[in-house]
Amino acid sequence: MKKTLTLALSVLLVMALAVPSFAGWIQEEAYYEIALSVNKAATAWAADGVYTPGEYFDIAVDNAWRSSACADDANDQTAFNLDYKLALSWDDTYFYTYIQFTDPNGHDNTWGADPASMWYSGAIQINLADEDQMGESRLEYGVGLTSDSNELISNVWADYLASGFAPKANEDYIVTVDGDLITYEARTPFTAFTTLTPAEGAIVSCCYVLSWGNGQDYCHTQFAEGCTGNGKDAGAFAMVTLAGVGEVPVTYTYPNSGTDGNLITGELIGNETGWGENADAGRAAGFDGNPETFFDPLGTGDGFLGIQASESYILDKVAILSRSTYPDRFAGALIQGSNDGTEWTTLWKSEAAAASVTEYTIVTEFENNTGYTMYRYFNETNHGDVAEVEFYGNPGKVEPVVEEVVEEPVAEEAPVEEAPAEEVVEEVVVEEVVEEAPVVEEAPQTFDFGVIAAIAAVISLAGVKVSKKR
Ligand SMILES: [Ca+2]
Ligand SMILES: [Ca+2]
Ligand SMILES: [Ca+2]
Repeated sequence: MKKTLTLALSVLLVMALAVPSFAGWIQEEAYYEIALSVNKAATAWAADGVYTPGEYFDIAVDNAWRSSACADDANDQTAFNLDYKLALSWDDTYFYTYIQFTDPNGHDNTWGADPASMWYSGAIQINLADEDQMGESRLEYGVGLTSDSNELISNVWADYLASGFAPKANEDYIVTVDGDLITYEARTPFTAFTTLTPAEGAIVSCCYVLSWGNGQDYCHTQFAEGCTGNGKDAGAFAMVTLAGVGEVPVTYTYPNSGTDGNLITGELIGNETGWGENADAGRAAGFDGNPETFFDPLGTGDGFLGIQASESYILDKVAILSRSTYPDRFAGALIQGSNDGTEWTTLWKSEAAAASVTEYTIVTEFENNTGYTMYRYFNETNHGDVAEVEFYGNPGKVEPVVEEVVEEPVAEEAPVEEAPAEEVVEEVVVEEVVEEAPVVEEAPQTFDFGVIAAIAAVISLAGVKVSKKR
């Protein structure tokens, strides 16, 4: 292929020149060898600053594909190693690009009056061409959002097919800035950079420059050579094979059980990594809404997952989805609460294996349900794998009930009528009766107000009677 010949030629040229064209410039390891495939879009594209599943497909950027160029050598490593998300797709008309990254020194683009200079800072440069193009033969354009006037700007530097393409803001591209997080979405019509009809198996080429410096102090993180650093060379672009419609990854939201109630949220507590030092089997896997991922403790009784809320909650409901391949391990599962993370009180225990591995087990009956800031799922009997856990409840705490008084069947009318007063005095000290009267053994946490209200009503009725008599 032509490219192989050119690679040999450029190696000779580099050897002959011995000096790169830019000061701070790091070439990729896979120079002239970058190749990838890009799936066809499965979801309609929208310039809305949002990555919608199926709109693009993620590109796993190999470290060997990284290159960079900076005005100041001090920024070389930051530019070379910058973490960014690249996602691409295509359809019968357009090639779609999504790039998102955190600008290491903050978004800066002051090129509203001079868009041609935005290659310096606060923009991306999109380079596309047929697969066999070399040198400056390419479509090269940039899009950006000014940081001083909040204006979407674009510029076309090279249009080798004389297509006349001029990207329209909010139609062909959008740039959003959230703090230092910059998101670029762009679509490029195939007619602007290739003579091919887009179809599965067709090959085009691309190169992207993420320009994130400030002012004229440019910092370029580059995906495939050919635009910055080593000079303009479409031959070094990444080869892109157009592939069939991609499979849209299913996304899950937590909670996923569909049950109603007030979800208890907070900081995750328990094991960050699970069995075999596997981060994917840590506590987060039990709170991601995905039935396929699961928490997997280090051993039986060794490790748990839970939630620490910002205040005390009384539990109403727990929804639990067992790990699909181990329903037996549900036997012995404990729901426990704690206020200090050390002493745990059991509110519920599973006596059997999971009845279903596709349906959530919903627990609503609890013991010792007095209010805790921390709740956990734990198992000392079996290896405590679990796919999902959801805790529901309302803020609150039950004060401990005074036991002796609870045993006394204190008559509600006692403080009102005078007649039995003497007898009551015999059994219980009067002061105690008055103070403890509202405490009744059933539902102590909710009873107080009702009893007090009832007593208040009776007392006021009595008061009316007395005044009438007078
Ligand atoms: Ca979008
Ligand atoms: Ca910057
Ligand atoms: Ca999960």
